[in-house]
Amino acid sequence: MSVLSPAVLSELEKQSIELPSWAFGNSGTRFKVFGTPGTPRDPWEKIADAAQVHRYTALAPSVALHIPWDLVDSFEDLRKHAEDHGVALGTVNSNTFQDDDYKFGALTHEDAAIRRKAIDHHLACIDVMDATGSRDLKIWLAEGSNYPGQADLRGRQDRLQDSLQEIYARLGDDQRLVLEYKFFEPAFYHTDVPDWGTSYAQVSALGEKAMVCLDTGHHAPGTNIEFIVMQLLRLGRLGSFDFNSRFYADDDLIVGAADPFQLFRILFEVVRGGGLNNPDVAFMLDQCHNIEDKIPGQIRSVLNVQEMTARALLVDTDALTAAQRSGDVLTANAVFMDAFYTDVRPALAEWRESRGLAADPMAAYAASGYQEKIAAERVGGVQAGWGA
Ligand code: LRH
Ligand code: MN
Ligand code: MN
Repeated sequence: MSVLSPAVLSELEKQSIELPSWAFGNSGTRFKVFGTPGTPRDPWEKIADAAQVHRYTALAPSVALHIPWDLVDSFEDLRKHAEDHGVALGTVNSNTFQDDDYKFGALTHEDAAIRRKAIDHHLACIDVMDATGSRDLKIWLAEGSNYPGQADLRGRQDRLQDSLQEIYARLGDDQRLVLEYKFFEPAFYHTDVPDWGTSYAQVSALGEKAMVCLDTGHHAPGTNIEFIVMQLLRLGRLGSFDFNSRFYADDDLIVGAADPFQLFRILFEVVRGGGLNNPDVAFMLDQCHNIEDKIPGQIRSVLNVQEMTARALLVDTDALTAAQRSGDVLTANAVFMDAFYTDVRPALAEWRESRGLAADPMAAYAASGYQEKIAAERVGGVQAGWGA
């Protein structure tokens, strides 16, 4: 008998994870970007590659865009292109981190003309969302300072709120603003949106269509991320996840790679808080594949999320609650760990086959010949990369 009950399988069947377009382009560190044969040359090819991930997993029906990296002449055409490939366009990410004008800030800048430019960029992103049918505008700000005394911390917070108010006012009824926090980098002394509390304070002042984005790589080592997940769900402000994994800082490695147990703990709180398959809580990857092939890297990532979701759904919550209530510390912990240690991979493979999918999506993709085909076809032109 399968370890996965029909109730668990019906939750897994509903799961969807959005892919980042930039995961398919070249990326690297500040030391070197390694190009790979077959890398997309434009947003059209990135979407075609993303569709492969959905094809082999049935888990990734949408692709997030980053503007201006994914700028095209017609977003209506890009939307149609995505639909022709069996996927949809999802979250639109703004980008105010690669322009000389934003050296000292964008939405927080002292100079009203630069703030105006940054706000206008966000309004243009909402125009893109109107054309693509996207719901979410995701804002991550690379703003902060490097030296104590360099910046007026309070003034920047106030200007940030003013700028966000104007962007928020432009949202359509069904659109949302999602504000992502990160504790440092590129600024090293202070960051204007460094933590969930600041993001929560800023979005709460905007209104109900403003939410927090939790990127798992954006916390100090040792942070109890699942506690933050619980709190944001409890407050009704967890808008989305940027999933990835890290050993040191914002490593953007394959989700679940460094610490599968942490991913399990996070997903347990998602399930506990009603965030699983809840349209208000978008699951997204935010990763870069610097040395591994990108499409299989994304396939492995969505499978990791699926596998840990299955394990989180296996926790015997009745037994757990009973142990918690009676103060039986060791039984509570054992119930939790039993689910984590359950190998769900054979049951998931069997279930995939029963749905007409390959039991092993990694192997099926490798055997498909797609990687060789794009390597042969996509010669010439400039490969798209992180930031191009
Ligand atoms: C910032 C970040 C943010 C950006 C992405 C490329 O570190 O996580 O989400 O949009 O990386
Ligand atoms: Mn992110
Ligand atoms: Mn990041």
